[in-house]
Amino acid sequence: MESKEYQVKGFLSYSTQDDEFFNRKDITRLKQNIENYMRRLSGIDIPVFQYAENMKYGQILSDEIKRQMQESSFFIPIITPNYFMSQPCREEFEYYMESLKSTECRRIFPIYFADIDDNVAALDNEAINLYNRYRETQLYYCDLRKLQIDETNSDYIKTIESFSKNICKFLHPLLQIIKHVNEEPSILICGATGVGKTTTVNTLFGKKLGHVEGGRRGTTQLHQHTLMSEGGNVIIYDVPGLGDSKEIDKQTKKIYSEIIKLGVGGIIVVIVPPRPAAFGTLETVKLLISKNVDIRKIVFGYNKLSYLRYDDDDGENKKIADIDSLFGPVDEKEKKAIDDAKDMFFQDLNAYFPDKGFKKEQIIEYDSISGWNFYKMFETIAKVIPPNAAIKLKKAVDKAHNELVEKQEKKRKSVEEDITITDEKKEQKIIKINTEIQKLNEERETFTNLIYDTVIEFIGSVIDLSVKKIKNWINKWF
Ligand SMILES: Nc1nc2c(ncn2[C@@H]2O[C@H](COP(=O)(O)OP(=O)(O)OP(=O)(O)O)[C@@H](O)[C@H]2O)c(=O)[nH]1
Ligand SMILES: [Mg+2]
Repeated sequence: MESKEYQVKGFLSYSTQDDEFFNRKDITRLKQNIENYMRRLSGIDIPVFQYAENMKYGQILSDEIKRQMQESSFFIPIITPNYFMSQPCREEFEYYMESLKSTECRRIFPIYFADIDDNVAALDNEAINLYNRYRETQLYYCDLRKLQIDETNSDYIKTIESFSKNICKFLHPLLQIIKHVNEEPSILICGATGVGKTTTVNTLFGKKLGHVEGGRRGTTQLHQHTLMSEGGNVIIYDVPGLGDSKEIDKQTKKIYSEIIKLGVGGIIVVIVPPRPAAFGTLETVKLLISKNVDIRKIVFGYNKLSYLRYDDDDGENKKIADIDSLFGPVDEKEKKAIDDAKDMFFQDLNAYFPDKGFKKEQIIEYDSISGWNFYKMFETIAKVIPPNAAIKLKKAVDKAHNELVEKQEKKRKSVEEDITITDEKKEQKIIKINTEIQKLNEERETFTNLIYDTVIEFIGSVIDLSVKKIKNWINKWF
């Protein structure tokens, strides 16, 4: 799927007869003049959609026209008798008027182009009704009835400039948001070699993108993946691990430095037991610090938890069970063992890097194979990546979420079709899968709310708008 660049757009609604009047292409030129002024006043392109003559234009609004209107933040009807007598124009007008009911983020900016004189214009009832309804609404219009479309006429130019300025003023909050939203966030997944970095990427994307190797180095060079969704992309960097030979580490460090120079939104340092802080982990953190990375951007993803051991009540030394569900460990003893291990890692971290201010909340236990606690890890990143990029992260994580749900649903289907197990067992398994799906959905909701809060806070810091209005903008755009 293509990444969607957010762009503020408008829609020109007009009768082609008015454009063809004396063969002057008046409306087309007028539209171009407005676009030029909006560009000059705002510093960015704000295209106004005008249907081309070769577009199929029948009695019923085409899906393309509807889509264009839905995506348009403003609507410019060219008001003339022809306009209200044209069926497609009437429909466009009605359609856009209707869409105004649900949002404050759209507006109609009409241009009076020709007189609608009650004594002259032969309007039918429908046209008259529409025209009257139109006059009752509060509108921000421009009056060109006494002016020619003439770029050398100062009165015309002044009128168009002031009209374009009004549109830009209305769009200003949205333009501020868009400027930031189009930045692409990125996440670097790094750490010691063989800890499950590539496995994390593969699970996140729901397919095998990178080479995973047991016992030997899997990743030997930089891989850049793009987590694509309709709302925007998130770039994920999968890199070789540190803690190899001196020569190889030197090259790996070069790769890390290059990425950091490009600027990253968030960094996941994957860590694993048994050593709280292994050599490769320490080398990674050391490098990040030496490159002046804001340490709040770092999340320590505690993976391969089944490598952890603990003593049970009988004094038996046990290993944490493999995580095979999205619930993660449920055994209290196991949970405690994980927490103790996190504590130890935290102590190591602060012993090696005193005064850096690492917090224990930066260490998140997860499972790179099942995807357990992925949300928690990304929540932590969402709090630290520039909030403007958070929306893209949300879209991308949503996509990963859908894939996880799909995987669960496939699992459920295969259980349902399994004839080798008893009905009772089957039912138990299905209940378990269903609760897992429910858990995923709940996690998604928490994540979405967090993103909303982050974005609302961010937008609130850029522009002076009420939370209600900001929510309005967000809902329109995302
Ligand atoms: N038990 C267990 N094994 C894992 C887990 N994650 C990864 N592995 C295994 O660990 C090995 C290394 O995984 P990779 O994903 O290649 O690790 P990497 O960090 O990308 O390694 P390099 O690219 O060599 O630095 C593979 O055999 C994986 O199957 C996990 O959560 N639990
Ligand atoms: Mg790898």
